[in-house]
Amino acid sequence: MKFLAVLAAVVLFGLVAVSCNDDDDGGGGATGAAADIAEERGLSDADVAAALKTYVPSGQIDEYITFASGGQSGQVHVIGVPSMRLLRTIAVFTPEPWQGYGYGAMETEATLDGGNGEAINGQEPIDLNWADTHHPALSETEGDYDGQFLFINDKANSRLAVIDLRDFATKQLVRNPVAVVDHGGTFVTPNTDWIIEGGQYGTPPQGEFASLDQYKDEYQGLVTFWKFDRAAGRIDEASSFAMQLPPYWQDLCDSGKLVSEGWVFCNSINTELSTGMTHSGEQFEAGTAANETDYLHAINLNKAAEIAAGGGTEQVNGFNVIPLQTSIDEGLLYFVPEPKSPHGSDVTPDGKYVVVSGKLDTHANVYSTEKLIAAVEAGTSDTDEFGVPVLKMEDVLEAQVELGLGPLHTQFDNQGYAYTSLFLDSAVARWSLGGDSTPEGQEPWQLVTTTPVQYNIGHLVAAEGDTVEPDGRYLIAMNKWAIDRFFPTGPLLPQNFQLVDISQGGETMPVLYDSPIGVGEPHYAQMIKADKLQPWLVYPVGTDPGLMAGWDQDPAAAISPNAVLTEQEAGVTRDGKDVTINMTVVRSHYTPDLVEVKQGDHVIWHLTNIETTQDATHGFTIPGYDINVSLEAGKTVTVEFDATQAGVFSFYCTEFCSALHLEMMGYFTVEP
Ligand code: K7E
Ligand code: CUA
Repeated sequence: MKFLAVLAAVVLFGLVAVSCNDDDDGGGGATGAAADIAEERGLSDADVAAALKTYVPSGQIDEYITFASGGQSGQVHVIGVPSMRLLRTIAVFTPEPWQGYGYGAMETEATLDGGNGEAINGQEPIDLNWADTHHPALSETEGDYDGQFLFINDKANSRLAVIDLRDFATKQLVRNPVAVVDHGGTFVTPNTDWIIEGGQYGTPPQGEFASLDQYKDEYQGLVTFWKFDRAAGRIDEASSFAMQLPPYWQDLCDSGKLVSEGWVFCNSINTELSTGMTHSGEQFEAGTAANETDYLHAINLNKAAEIAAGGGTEQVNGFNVIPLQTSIDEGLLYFVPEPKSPHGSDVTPDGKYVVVSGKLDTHANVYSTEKLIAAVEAGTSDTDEFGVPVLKMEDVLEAQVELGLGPLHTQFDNQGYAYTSLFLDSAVARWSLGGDSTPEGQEPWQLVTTTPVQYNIGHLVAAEGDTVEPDGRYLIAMNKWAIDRFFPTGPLLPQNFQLVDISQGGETMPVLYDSPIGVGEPHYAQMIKADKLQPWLVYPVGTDPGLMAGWDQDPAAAISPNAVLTEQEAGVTRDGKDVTINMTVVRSHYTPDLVEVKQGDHVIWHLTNIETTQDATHGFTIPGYDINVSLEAGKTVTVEFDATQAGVFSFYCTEFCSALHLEMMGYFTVEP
């Protein structure tokens, strides 16, 4: 099979002799059948080459997997590269019926409920059913993706999610009890000990009120470090802590690595402390952009973790918070001026530099982490108005690289190039790193080339492009505007992911493919080599996915005590008004297939899919009860509800599983 595919590729490439000039000549360089197709469809040589680079024949699997934020959908999208095919959506913060997420399955209801948080100041939280997901982060071991877990933040409600990549299922949602919103999350430290959640807009602690007149004194900024317990496969909230910061608007963060491991770098905006038109006479847009520079926050995470573990925190809404004065006294926090209204904060693969771009500046500013640490050791008497030490920009800055208009985010490849998105120029800039990383034949810290993208790129993601060992090869430009690229689907248009070939270095950096994303605004994504992922193909029969802990756990420990492993164990039992159904699910029947209760009974319904065949998924729905469950092979699910509605309900399988799928049903009768 492989040999045939290679042969076919060789033949096809042989047919398509790509000529040197890239003009639109209707595929003049191609010969034979391919040339005829190119001619007929009006494809240029560049089009044909791009098609050949992205086409993945049926039955073959993509080389890379991209986990993209689903933006307002509160989900994560799994996309194959180079084909750009959408493989799956992972339900995270939002109920999702196909996966049976939030439609009656107790374990998913509990996960979603965890994201609502606890009562604060006696106020019960409102049920949160959507999220503004921004930055997914794959778990890392020694700075490289290990393929075990994925995290993502909810900017709108200051929440984090933990997704297990054995079953691509959400295991935990946590709500930050102190912050109101976040943005600079999630980013992980090189061994995933900590998940970083940077703040965004200054507010008083969650649940507290202060007028904007009291902004400087009563509002605060925040960065939170969530402790990840890999053995448990969950965030350990009790060992997590936040650091109170001045009420600047902290933005994106990145973790130091290698030489800078133990440090965290977050940029910020609104160091002006603007409070808007009503209070400071200027709208935020202008008020937050007055200063020539804002502050890059350098945080000594190792030291902060020691202080937090040693009891140097105060309790705010039951959460550990290091007060600002402690951070100043203990030397946990330093500022370095950075260009006006910055956005990205990206550490180079060797950990030696942090790249910060100013949205309103044309440069990428490259700070040396070694110089920064030296400046911290040398000490400074300069402070900001809150007493935080401010290092001199010239002591820490390594280079300024002029890139173009609206530079935002930066990623890296394996050849010594950095890639920065240029929002206003609608382009990807490729530039050379300096130090030991300068690409062959290039000068250090220089713009090499730009590739136009359509249009207004936000983030970009290169293959493993934020790790200690980027792969190069592919980059996706995550464009905010599509305009004329696709059929106009009314005034609301999809966003445009454009796949860019970055394998060749130098000035060659063609766009290969446009992929519309019609499901909420994806901000960031991470791209991992597919062979680093080791997903389960079926669950061991009886698995409750909610009991899955870390990857070292014996899979038997995740077998549900409520699993119904054989049809002999299946049946209905009654204890007063509590009716328990133990049900097996297999092609193409439920056992038992008749469940009779009385109106007002409390129903506890355990279902186990006892199949061991890959992709033998069944569904389960009870009409009128808002219940839908997905039962992948081996999975056990419990549904619990009160039989409030009298009538006869034909429950059935919602997944077309077999020739007798339509017959896969049963009756649930509720006698008044
Ligand atoms: Cu949209 Cu990272 Cu939230 Cu930039 S962020 S574009
Ligand atoms: Cu089981 Cu359809």
